[in-house]
Amino acid sequence: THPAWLPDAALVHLAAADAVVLGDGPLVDTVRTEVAHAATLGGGETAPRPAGGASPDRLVLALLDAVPDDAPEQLREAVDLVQRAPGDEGFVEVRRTGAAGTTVTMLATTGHGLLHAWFHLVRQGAAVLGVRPEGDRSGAQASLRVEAHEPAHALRVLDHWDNVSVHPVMGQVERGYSGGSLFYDDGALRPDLGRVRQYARLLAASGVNRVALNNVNVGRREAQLLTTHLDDVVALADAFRPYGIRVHLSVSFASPVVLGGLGTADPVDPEVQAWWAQTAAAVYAAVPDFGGFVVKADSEGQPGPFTYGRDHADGANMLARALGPHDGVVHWRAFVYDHHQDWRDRSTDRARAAHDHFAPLDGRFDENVVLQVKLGPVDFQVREPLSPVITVMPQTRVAVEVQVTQEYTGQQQHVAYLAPQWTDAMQTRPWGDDGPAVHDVTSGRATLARRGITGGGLAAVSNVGQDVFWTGHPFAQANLYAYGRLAWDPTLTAEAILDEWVGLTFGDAPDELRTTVRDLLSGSLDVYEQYTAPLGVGFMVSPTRQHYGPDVDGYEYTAWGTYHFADRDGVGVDRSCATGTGYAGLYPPGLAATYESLSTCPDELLLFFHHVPYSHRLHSGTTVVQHIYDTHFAGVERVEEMVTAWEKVAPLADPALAGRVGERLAEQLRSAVEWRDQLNTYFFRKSGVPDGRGRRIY
Ligand code: GCW
Repeated sequence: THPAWLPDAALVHLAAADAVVLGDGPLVDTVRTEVAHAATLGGGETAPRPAGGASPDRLVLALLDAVPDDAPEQLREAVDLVQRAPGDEGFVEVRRTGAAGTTVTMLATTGHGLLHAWFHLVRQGAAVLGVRPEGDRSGAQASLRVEAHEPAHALRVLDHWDNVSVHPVMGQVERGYSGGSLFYDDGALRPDLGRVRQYARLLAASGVNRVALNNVNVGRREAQLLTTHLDDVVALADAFRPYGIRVHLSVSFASPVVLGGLGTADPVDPEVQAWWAQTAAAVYAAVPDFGGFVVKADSEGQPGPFTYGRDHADGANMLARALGPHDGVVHWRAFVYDHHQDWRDRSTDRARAAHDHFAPLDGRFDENVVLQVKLGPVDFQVREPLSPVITVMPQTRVAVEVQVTQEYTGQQQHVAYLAPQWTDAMQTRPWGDDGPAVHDVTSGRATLARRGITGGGLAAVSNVGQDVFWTGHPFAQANLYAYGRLAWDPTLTAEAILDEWVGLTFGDAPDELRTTVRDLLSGSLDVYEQYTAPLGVGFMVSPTRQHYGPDVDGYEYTAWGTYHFADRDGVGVDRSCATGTGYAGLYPPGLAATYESLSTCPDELLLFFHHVPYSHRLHSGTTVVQHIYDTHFAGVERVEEMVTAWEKVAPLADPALAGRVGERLAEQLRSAVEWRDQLNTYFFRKSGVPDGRGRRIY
């Protein structure tokens, strides 16, 4: 198995640190194991030493309440510098550089905090202990630095869409592009969970602290994880626990009927409520740190409260009350829309659906309900505006859900570093420059903090499986890493995270290889966008090939609500208030006005908001149809450059990795050409407008 972002080379700088660990508890023991492992890499001692001794300790990791009164000076000084005891997962780093070298003291309240402190040291690389890059002969400046670190989000969830039983169409993992499930194999839990433990370690090092163990589309066998197959959950929770990760389950809203034999799942029925309360209590008896439920209700055929004439607050609160006594949370998904839409009906707009269902419910959700909202209003496309739901639920704990698995972004055959999409969204200020950012909504700072409640955090769909590289495309590891990092700190930039990931994953590789990997990933999402659906219009993917590859009209006359409305004169969806579905008006006023008007709507979202003639001139100066031709030709050229760049450095990489990347790049190029030719030909035939530069269109 590939070590992903935790190869031994990424830990070796801590080998000689001679770290001291103070404190007790299972997660502190995990830190001790990590320290001992790092020590072996330098050929040093294998067990952490006790504190004190002749020379100062270079590195101490301690729980605050485990620091003895007669601790050595370094440690006492550090404790005195802590202004506020860190929260559950936080830590304080105290670093002093003096004549005797650098000492680093990491202090936390809990083992969980100490574990994050450890991975923080790993990420900082050799510099952490005052080691300067080779050739740097400047003397170390005497200094003292104190930094407090806390995660922005308490809930940093990774949702696995893993099926226990292989689904006839979706397979073992729905939208999985990395081989089988890490957890299940053909109907049963895997007997050896060794890889799950390694995975837990990787996730903890990225920042993820919750994992949902099964698909949000809950089949019969999957529903039983809650009851008859609870043992599977116990075993998985045991595998994740040493790294501070709590497990959640996706549950079927119809469980009282399907599992409990009741005649109804009506959320106001006392028997139904009692069934959920008992079932939750049994889960907590077996898994005391169980996280809670994820629910996809009344969506794409899943059962929900609508069946009983109840709304989604009724449904979510009923589950929340079953979990409440145990500190559990309900992640209730907002992905609710009519998937039996009549394509001839121009008044229904799928983009509005989540807003229209949920906005009226703000203020009705219990405090342990999190409303989990997809980042965009439609469905994880390469380009969508922010979901307006995020801006209209000030009294609700809102979580933003992103798709790390690349369903619509190249299915881990294509290189597509997704972090820029997520950072752009998280750092957007929908109410204007003086207002809060999206991450202030997800952290709860914007509105909920006053009531002492934290926000809903982040959630993401996992991209991991049995594959030796974990993610099919080795570079898709960067997306998983970036998700965890952003869930911890949503103010990081995509470029900074990329540097970190390359540094950890390829730290000991030649510069040339590292730079190339970095360059291939940076901007790769733009490349993908260039050769696929243009200007925010979305979809155009194949319905028969599981959303892989182009099919411009594949969804045009279907029930799914994802249309582009191209005709001989123009293309795009009119979502304006003046003449369209009114969707543009669902945003705060400034943003709504920006999207409403053709003169201010950003080019990259033009066709999401407006239906325009092919001759419409973009802000960039070219016409819509010429833009389509230009970007599709350019996208393929950029993939060709990626192939050449990789060929140059591939001999410097591990041969298995080089082989895998080479194979996938070849497929990306083939697929990009297919996209280019189908899109260009389609729009040439519709519009009759030739390419201004006379290139070949079929
Ligand atoms: O984008 C769609 C996917 C479905 C998925 C659904 C969802 C789990 O194609 O496979 O179902 O989103 O988010 O629920």
